[in-house]
Amino acid sequence: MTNWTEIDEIAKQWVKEAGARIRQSMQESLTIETKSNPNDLVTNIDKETERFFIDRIQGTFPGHRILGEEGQGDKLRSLDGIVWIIDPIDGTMNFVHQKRHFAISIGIFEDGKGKIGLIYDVMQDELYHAFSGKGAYLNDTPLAPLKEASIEEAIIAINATWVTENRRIDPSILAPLVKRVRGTRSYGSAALELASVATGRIDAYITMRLAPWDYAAGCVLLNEVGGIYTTTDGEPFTFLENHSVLAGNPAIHKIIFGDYLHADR
Ligand code: 2AM
Ligand code: CA
Repeated sequence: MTNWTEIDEIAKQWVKEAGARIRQSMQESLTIETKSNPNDLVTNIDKETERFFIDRIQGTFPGHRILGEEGQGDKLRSLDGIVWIIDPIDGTMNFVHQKRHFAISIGIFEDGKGKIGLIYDVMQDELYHAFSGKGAYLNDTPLAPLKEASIEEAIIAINATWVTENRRIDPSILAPLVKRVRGTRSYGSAALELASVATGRIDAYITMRLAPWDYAAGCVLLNEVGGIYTTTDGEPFTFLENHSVLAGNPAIHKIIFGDYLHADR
């Protein structure tokens, strides 16, 4: 039988250790390359951190499979068995330019269902952690279930580029939403934005394209506090493919989907 408590303890330990290595590496010069476009960055630290996890997972849990952003893990076509979905650095642009506001994001799934979610804000030394059915925590403090919220008092996370140009949703749909809410934010790390929804610091997060490693851990956190996540078309996530994302407090998710995104179709 799978010893989930052991996996949980070891995963937390590795995440902290990897974070300490990243903090140490900040003194050294970075090798920065671009991927799909000139703003899609990857550094030697992204790759080394992914390698760190792969070596440890393969050494300790040889039956587990790994889906990692930098592609050094397995080529997966299903989520059968136990799968670690890993983003070694979520928010690489923040890592490179700001040296803060980036996270290690790890979702551990069993047969497609999220069991453990870990999002480690490396520079703040803040670990968001969820274990399916046992709640979500920020370090040792339990996160409260999300409460009823009003859209006029909501803060939503959305990147300005999606409001000005958007192939999926007409900008004229998003502009009135941005006007109606109390405020908008953009943190530049999907994992930290999803963690912020889970803590209630923001009420919703909208983005047009995320990969499984960007959203997997955040979804495990949201499950534990009653947060809702779908694509902007209202569809469930596959955890294997890229999706648009609308994640939020249930009341706010309902209004944004019903009054704005759904109305667009
Ligand atoms: P990354 O830093 O791991 O690449 C930025 O708004 C957020 O979107 C970050 O979490 C970033 O993750 C993610 N992101 C950036 N470019 C992306 C892309 N082309 N596909 C999917 N997610 C992306
Ligand atoms: Ca990344």
